[in-house]
Amino acid sequence: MALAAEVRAFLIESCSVTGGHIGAGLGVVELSIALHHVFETPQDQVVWDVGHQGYPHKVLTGRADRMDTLRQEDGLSGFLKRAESDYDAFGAGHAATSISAAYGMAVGRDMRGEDFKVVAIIGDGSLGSGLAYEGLNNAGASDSDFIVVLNDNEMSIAPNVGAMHKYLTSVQRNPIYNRVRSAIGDIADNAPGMLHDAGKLLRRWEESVKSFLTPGVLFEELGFRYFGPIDGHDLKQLNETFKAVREMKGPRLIHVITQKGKGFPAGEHVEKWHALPPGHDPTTGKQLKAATGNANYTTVFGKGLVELMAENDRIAVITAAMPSGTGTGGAAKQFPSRFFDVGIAEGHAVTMAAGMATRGVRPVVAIYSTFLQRGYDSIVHDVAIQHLPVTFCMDRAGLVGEDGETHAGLYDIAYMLAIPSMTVTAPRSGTELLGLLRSAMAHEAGPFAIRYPRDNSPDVVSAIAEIPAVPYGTWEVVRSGTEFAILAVGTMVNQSLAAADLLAAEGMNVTVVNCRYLKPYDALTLDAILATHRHVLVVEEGTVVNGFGAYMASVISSREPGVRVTAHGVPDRIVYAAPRARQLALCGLDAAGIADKVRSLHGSEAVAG
Ligand SMILES: Cc1ncc(C[n+]2csc(CCOP(=O)(O)OP(=O)(O)O)c2C)c(N)n1
Repeated sequence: MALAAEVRAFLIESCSVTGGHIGAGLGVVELSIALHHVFETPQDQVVWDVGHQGYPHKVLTGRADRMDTLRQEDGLSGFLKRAESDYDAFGAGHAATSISAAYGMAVGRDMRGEDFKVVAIIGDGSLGSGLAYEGLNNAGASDSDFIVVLNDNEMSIAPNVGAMHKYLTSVQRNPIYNRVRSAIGDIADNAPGMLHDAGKLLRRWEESVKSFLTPGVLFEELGFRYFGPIDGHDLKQLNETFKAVREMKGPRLIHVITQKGKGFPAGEHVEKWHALPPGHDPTTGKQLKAATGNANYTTVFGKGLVELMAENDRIAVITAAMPSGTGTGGAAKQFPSRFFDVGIAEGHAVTMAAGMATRGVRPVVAIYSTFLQRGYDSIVHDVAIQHLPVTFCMDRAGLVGEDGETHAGLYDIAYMLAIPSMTVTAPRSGTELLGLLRSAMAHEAGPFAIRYPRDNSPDVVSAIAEIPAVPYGTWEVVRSGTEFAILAVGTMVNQSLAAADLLAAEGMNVTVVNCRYLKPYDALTLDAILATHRHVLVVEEGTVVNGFGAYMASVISSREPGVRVTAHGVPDRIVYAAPRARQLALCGLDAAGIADKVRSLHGSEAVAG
């Protein structure tokens, strides 16, 4: 227990400086110790889910002295990463991958005749995800030597939702069952003579009927031997159970009850302590330096959405386990009957929205760009092919800073542009975000996607009542120049304007266009640009492969083949954690980088010409 206390104190202190996902890790300190104690890691493969609860695991596997670099450039990842340690059996960041990945390892082990144990850990929130069921369903039908640990803390980021959650909590926390259980325990442990023997008998009986009284029956039906629920903060019980279960064969599941945020001095975990910023008070969780600047896009969106929902009672909101992260908590409070948290189930969220849209509802699906990747087939098959008016609000589009490569929203432009009936947009400001949201609500003909970054809005945003829709399919020329035009997307508009200022000081007069509609594009404005410019640079905060630049290159080559087009976006490589501004600079997507790009193209043109 001394080790557990030491790890907790260390994490609370080090995270108060670096920031990070402190809540989940504090809940699994004993669990991490027991896993490493009983299993022969790293030979036995221990596969954590999501990875945000991996901090104690990092500390216990030789990385304590690097915890001060957590989530920083060239530092320790905030999640798990195979390249970081032999003990990180599988990379993580998105939820509900552990069972499938670990089962794959067990299958690989057996194919190659190797001998080691495989353990997947999954949270109760992630167990609500379809991927987790797919893994259980597949693994449970096998006779593989395979262990799942269910880390049940009743929390996703927000309090967990859904029928599975109700199922897990209803029986095991049933007061009658628990009273009977502890009475049996008392008799077995403390009663003298015959009563003691009777208590032992009762305990055996209790074991045999337990599966009817605990959530075990569901897992047993899925092909897993069920053990638990056990106290995830009782090291002795954890060690004993793991030791016994380790030696068995076949699929088995250990249900562990933990408390998220355990030991955090500010008291029991609440949603806001899921992740904390760098430089917070370790006793209260409060940020020491107050945040400055305008409201961020998430807040602007959340507020505007509530106002729009007040105007139009057909609007409903769907989030996949991220009410606060997506800014939809206000909608949940004000319009609970039109707010749906479906759990970590992005594909379901999208198809459910499609169903709602067939009944005249106007669903707004608020999911981070990176997590919406999970819903891609639903977007194509259920929404787009049927031209259903579902609005996708994709927060965290682009580079996301310290959350790093697993959470970067770099692919949504490419994946949304590829879909025929999809309107694809990106605002340059908070005001334009709300204008586009209004446009989306007016667009009945098919789906509408809006992408916005993890950043503050560059402007102060008024009430949505004062913000008009952004005329459908239009661009805005924000600076007029000659010869060289920058077609800029979203966040890149202001960076391009700043680049244009730098270039103007050198005597180059560059046009900058705000391409807020990526699809449909503004053909009138584009033709005007092509008639008066010789070179177009397309700048976007998304992968350069198959992005807006690639799209414009194909459009322009057929409209005006004499104009040179260059795509400038996030290069075709993984961009690792660093502050967002630094990531932008590394990708050449800040003002200096864009100006450099223009200079180099201009120079090469002069030479070529
Ligand atoms: C596909 C996906 N959707 C959403 C998230 C955001 N997210 C990170 S942790 C988390 C909650 C996970 O809850 P649980 O599995 O119970 O783990 P705990 O935090 O309780 O340890 C969510 C929704 C994610 N990482 N991946």
